[in-house]
Amino acid sequence: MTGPRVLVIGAGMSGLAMGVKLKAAGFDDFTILEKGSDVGGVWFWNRYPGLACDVPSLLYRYSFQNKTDWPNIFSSRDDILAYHRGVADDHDLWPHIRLDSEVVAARFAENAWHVETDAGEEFTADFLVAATGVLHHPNRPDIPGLDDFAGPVVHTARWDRGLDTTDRRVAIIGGGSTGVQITGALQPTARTLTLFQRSPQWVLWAPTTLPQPNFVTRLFRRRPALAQASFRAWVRASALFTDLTIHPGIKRRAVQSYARLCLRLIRDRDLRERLRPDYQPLCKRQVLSGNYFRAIQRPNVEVVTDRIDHVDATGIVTAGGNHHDVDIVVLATGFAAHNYMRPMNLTGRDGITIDEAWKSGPHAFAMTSIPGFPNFFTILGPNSPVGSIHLQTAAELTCDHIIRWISAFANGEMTTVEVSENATRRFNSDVVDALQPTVWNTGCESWYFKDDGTVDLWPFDLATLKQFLGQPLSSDYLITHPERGALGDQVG
Ligand code: NA7
Repeated sequence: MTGPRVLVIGAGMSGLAMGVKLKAAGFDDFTILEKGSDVGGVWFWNRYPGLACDVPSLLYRYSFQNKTDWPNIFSSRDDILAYHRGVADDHDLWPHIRLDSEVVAARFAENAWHVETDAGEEFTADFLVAATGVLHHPNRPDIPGLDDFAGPVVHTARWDRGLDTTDRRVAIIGGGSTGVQITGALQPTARTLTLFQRSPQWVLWAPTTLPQPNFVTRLFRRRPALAQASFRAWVRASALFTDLTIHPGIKRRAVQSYARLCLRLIRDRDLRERLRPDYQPLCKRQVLSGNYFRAIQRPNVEVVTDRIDHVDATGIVTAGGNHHDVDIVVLATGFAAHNYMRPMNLTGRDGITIDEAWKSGPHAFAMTSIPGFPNFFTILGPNSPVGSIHLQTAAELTCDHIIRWISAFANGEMTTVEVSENATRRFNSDVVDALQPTVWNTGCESWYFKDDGTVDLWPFDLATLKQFLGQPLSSDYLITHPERGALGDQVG
């Protein structure tokens, strides 16, 4: 069966899931436009030394694509990238994927989306799906003098594989998940490593560098059904993590106590106190590491907690006036996490642009639908559960939701669908209320916060997520019909 024309922007984890789901539903008229020269999204763009996923390998996978022979308990970037390529192979997605095709503009007119790439190619589709990711745009800090530095300055999200840090004096700015991982990776070979940690982070010790035990690989290889059952059990068990992030209580306190215990792995009392955060563990995205504590206590490492004042040609000067001579500056300074599709020029119904629609910050009904943007959906868009729920499950459920609308179109039940302003306002207000007791809202600054001071995460559990995405034909949507036309029919 062929059917509605669908364009997907992005061939990362979410975009590939959408491709698989479209094919499974029998829709073959789709194209995935990808800005990069490979699939994989964050796993393509990020390639810094030490990069691994902070979710255990047996859990970091789609429900529809088993993999049991992960080399490590927490997989490395290359293994995860290979897994995503395998998904494109096994589901025959390559003919649908156009690499090196950045979408620069998308406009809804005459009941269709008109999309333009940087190469000047034009596409028209009935549905547009933005699977553009959260952590895509590197945050380059506005540090005075950074451009005057004489040596290489590299952001971790755009790592230069030709850069050799062996026996060099390396500065790492930033101590989030990335800063911690790259510190562990570069410390053994750098001559000196200076980690500029503006605010301390809680770091949980976890076996992030250990291989997956052979008996596990052998067992799952012999018994794939067991592997599948174990995956489902892991997803169910991850509800525990969701629960402790969104509800205060004993489970949250237990993990927080473990975080405080881990800090004792720093033997030097002065360093330990300098690295003791003044906010609750789990408030920021929790950092896991199996080698950070060891690395920062090696003789070639210095952790600087003074603020950076400026950079000059030969190094970094802190507010106290100390000059740190370095050869290479690594920016582990994170991402502009709330840009979503932008800087793409996205224009919905009646000429409304995404910047106008989001002038008070990004928001979308149930993470996926935006008023004013008919037949347009985001996967892992605003308020997605990037800090609490199994991400592939959330992405797959969103794909299933979108497929239901595409099926309704294919069956002649509707021409366009658009979420109502009312529903979106109600949803946003429920989100703000539900965010109150979450751990993310206990007094820290993090990339979870939007400019308006609200947290850009999903403050509910998986059951609520399924409920929102499982009921597409409700009074929350405005639809037009093939015969009746005019937008404004309220369903339900
Ligand atoms: P994060 O978690 O946003 O961490 C960025 C780090 O960079 C953090 O320590 C920041 O300090 C620091 N930073 C940012 N700007 C500056 C300036 N101007 N000066 C000094 N230090 C600065 O990004 P990551 O890449 O580590 O992790 C992102 C996600 O990727 C992670 O949560 C996982 O989901 C995977 P601050 O804390 O703001 O004081």
